[in-house]
Amino acid sequence: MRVQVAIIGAGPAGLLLGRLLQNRGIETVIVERRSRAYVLGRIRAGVLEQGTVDLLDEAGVGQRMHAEGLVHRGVEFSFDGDRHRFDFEDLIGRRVMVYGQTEVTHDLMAARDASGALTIYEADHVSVDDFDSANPRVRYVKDGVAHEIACDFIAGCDGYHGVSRASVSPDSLRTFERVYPFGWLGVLSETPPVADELIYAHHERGFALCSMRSPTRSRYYVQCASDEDVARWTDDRFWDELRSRLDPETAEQLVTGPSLEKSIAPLRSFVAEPMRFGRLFLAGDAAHIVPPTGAKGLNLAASDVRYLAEGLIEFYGEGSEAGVNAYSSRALARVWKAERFSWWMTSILHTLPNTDSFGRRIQRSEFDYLVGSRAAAQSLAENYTGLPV
Ligand code: RFL
Ligand code: PHB
Repeated sequence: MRVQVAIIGAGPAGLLLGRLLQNRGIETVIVERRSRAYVLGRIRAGVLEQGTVDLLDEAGVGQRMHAEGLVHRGVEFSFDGDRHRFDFEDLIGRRVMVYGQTEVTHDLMAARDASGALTIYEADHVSVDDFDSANPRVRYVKDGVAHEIACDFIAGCDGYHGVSRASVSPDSLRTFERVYPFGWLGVLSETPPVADELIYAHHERGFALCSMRSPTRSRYYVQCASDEDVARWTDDRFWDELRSRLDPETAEQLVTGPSLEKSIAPLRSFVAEPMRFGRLFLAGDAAHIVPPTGAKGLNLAASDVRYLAEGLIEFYGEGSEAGVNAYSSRALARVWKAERFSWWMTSILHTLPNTDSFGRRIQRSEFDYLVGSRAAAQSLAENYTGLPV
């Protein structure tokens, strides 16, 4: 098989890139290791920046998002029970959209199916080869049969554990990493959200987050040890722990119910530089990871894809390599700002195992500063709702 762009991974990055390129007549094939059902079953992000919403609209897949997504004009922080609302609309005139990653993925898959573009699910032994040459190849095994795809470019959209970054020679790659000594235990439940907007709570027992997927479906998280065993968390234990970290009024209003999903995510900051190696590009989690506290992972995947699609469209439309050559530096400039914001949100909101009393006072003073300074609150608002692309 021969195609213009071979995309590895059918997560949001791969599917969105495929959509933007197909819309401009550029042929793509997506090779995904997992089944479609497995990809759709992963419960992940929930908050979309305005720029991500705009990009999904441009890709022609925004219809259901506008009908079913929830527009939020602010978030709340709760610090040892003291609550403060940050009104993004008032602070900087911007909002975010609460619409689950599962739904974004579903909409992109449906659009791809309708366009007739090929996605190969359950591909084994995927390899990316010869990307230092003008004739890169993707190889994989499907149902025991070996296949090869010849292409002009490979887009590595295969997440943190994917094969693309792992195929780059270690001396052409520089990585930056911080692993946090805690994780998030998340629960999805068919219960009405405890509040109309998200609540990020700092408490001496640990961080907690009240989020949602719809007016009847909630998503909650509590900070836990990174080696915590999810099997030790009954639903009752989770709800008790969550309540203990919220202010009394919110705790009182919490509606609990059976968990539909319960899982633990480790927290990590990671960046690989550069994001291009000859005719191989990395995009999304394949190139960088942020801790989920800033709600930036999916949004960064979308902004990478915007830059990459622009570069490839320019290459095929005008024969210019300027856009693909600029891809890595354009993307990384935005990535590092989101890394900083995600690290900062994580640092002020979590209980840090080895922090002394000085460190705890600094966390408190960060909160007090945000509450008391419109400039500080505006900085939070512009980062949370998304820096310009
Ligand atoms: P994905 O979604 O990991 O997709 C990669 C795809 O590649 C496939 N793959 C392979 N395919 C072929 N061959 C191989 N060798 C392969 N290896 C892997 C995988 O099966 C998969 O289908 O990466 P992508 O597309 O870059 O998207 C990134 C986002 O998924 C991620 O950044 C976000 O989910 C992060 N995130 C959040 N981001 C936000 O913007 N807002 C949020 O509110 C938010 N909350 C979260 C989050 C991530 C979380 N977890 C579980 C890490 C909350 C949590 C709890
Ligand atoms: C979510 O709803 O899953 C969610 C929301 C905000 C975050 C992280 C996760 O910062």
